[in-house]
Amino acid sequence: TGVKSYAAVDLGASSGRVMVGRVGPDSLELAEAHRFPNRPVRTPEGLRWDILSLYGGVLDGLRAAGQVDSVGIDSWAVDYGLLDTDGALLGNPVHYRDSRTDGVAEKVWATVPAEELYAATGLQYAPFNTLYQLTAARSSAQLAQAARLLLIPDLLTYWLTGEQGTELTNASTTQLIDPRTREWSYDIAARLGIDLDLFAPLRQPGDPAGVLRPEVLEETGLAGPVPVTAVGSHDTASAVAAVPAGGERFAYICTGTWSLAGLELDAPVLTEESRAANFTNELGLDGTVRYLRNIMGLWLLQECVRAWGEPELGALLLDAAKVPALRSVVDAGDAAFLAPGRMPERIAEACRASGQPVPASPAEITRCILDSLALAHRRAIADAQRLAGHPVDVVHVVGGGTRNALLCQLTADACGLPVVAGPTEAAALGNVLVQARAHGLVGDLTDGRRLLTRTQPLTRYEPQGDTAPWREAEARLADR
Ligand code: LFR
Repeated sequence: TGVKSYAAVDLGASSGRVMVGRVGPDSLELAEAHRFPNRPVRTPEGLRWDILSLYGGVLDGLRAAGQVDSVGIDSWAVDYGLLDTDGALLGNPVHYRDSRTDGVAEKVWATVPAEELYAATGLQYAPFNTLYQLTAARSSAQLAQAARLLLIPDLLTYWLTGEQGTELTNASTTQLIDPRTREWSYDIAARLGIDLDLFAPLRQPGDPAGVLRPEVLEETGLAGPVPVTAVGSHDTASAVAAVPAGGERFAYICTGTWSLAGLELDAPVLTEESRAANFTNELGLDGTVRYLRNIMGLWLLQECVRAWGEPELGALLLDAAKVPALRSVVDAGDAAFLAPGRMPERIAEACRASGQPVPASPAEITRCILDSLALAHRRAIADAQRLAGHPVDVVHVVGGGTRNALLCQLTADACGLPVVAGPTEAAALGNVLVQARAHGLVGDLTDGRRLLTRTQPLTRYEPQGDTAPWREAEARLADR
């Protein structure tokens, strides 16, 4: 009694899942209904998302989920589909790792200098921000034909409900939003020739986003009406909403394909120093700002594992734990690691170029990656505290990386702070919480976090040793 069920569709760069959250006055249970691979495809035009297969996975997942009180969708950020005037999709959405944005930022900065762009949008430089993607596509036939642009979760929502909108947290990753007003940055768009009419009206997390179309009900076997609720549709916004923090003195690291490391603030930090340190101000729930740095994350390891023919990860991590610590480190924030392919070689090359021992075996390369990630976590959390003037006592690690105990321990050691790891399915939980809130079942962000702390298994890692070796490794990278 009083328990409601919410389907959380959470799409990551390598897999998608539909989870069912059952929320009661003092309970929160999450179960997986369906998980499916997300395999980008290299076509003659470039790297593309297989959006139809993802939509098929969503429908399969809703069927497996069974009757729910609402559905919410979150995914990775920045990417979009274009629709023609009939509302039909024009081509497969371009993958943010596609090379079309190479060299585009310089062109943008010739019109709007990087300093000014940061002061207006607060977004860190990443070649794939929607603004650069749209600039790269400027003279394409597809963009010329497009009447509408929908970000990935908004596109899937449209296919489910027939209704169009642009959810705010994800919109903030386009680099076309002003983080102070939380509205479009009309001036930036105009100067770069980007037509904001392409975007559907902004939606806030918690807003209604329509009901499942009759055809969707038929295909999934659900009985209507089933509402779709806008959530923090940027997966990182949902994950941060599910950080089980007590007070305000916490940092978080959302781990998965990426590591997103930073702070939750109530106002953006738009200083030149912050820009130089490449910190982003993305929008979160309840007027919060996600002040963080994008770090390459477990992508580095995923790509190596792919190159090595998918060896068993558990054994690899055990071997890596035996390799001496911090022998060589790479800059895990370096955009040089963005594109797919040849990852073991690229890591070895980076070590050689910086005059460090060159890791060779999979265990050595894995150790180098995990040490480098922990080091990047340390730097991001130290820089964020300094730049925002917001000290912390604890680091919350959420997402897929919570399963990697070695990474969690190394992160605690590197930061010199306790790490609280969990929940693993943070994005799905944040997605569920926003739906539950929209239906009056939980209160604000603090309430949701309290519920998580009471109901989700968490693991604590105390920092071991002192941070001197990490400071030394940091200096090694800085000297390059
Ligand atoms: C994580 C994430 C990051 C974003 C990157 C690309 O899944 O959403 O926050 O910078 O993917 O969209």
